[in-house]
Amino acid sequence: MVSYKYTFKMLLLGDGAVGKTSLVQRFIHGKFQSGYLMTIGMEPYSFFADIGDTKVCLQLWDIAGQDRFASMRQIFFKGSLGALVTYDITRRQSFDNLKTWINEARSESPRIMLMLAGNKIDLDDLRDVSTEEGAKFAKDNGMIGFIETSAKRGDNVPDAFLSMGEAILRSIEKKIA
Ligand code: G3D
Ligand code: MG
Repeated sequence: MVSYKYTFKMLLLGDGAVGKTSLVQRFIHGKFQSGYLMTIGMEPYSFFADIGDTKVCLQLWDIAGQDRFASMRQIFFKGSLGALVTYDITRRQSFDNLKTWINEARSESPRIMLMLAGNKIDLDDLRDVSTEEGAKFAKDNGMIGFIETSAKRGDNVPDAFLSMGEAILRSIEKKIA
């Protein structure tokens, strides 16, 4: 039996098709599958991690496929400590919509910690949002960090989730101390 000290509920937020489900699959199973990644329901994935010498359970909640999830909204956000807010670096519209996701997260979970992820960096030829813009957006909007990822190649995927876990752990231990 795994014994762990904390469970951190962390959400995946962002427009459809930015790669939320692919990032979770890459992180949990270490692989990428194209073509049939339908997000069904809201079964969270649990991942056990050692952060420093603390064992934590990262509970990842991927948003259901449809844009509107009114009836599930409260269940989805309830108790969430962090969110990986994701856009697609090849699709500016998904970057322009970040504000909507952030506002929604902060109105449902006022103290949620938000990390920004620009996904699909394997498609650099098609890039439409620069790294600098991403970094500036995260800073200007009080997010805890910014990272560029590729769920397809695997770049920075564990880092994205683990650094959010670390930030949450630090804030909890600061409160307890
Ligand atoms: P979502 O859960 O945010 O809606 P998905 O997004 O994970 O379902 O991914 C949407 C599409 O983008 C999928 O394409 C998926 O394979 C692709 N994708 C996700 N991450 C990456 C990435 O890092 N690089 C590239 N090149 N593609 C990615 P399909 O065609 O399978 O629908
Ligand atoms: Mg999905």
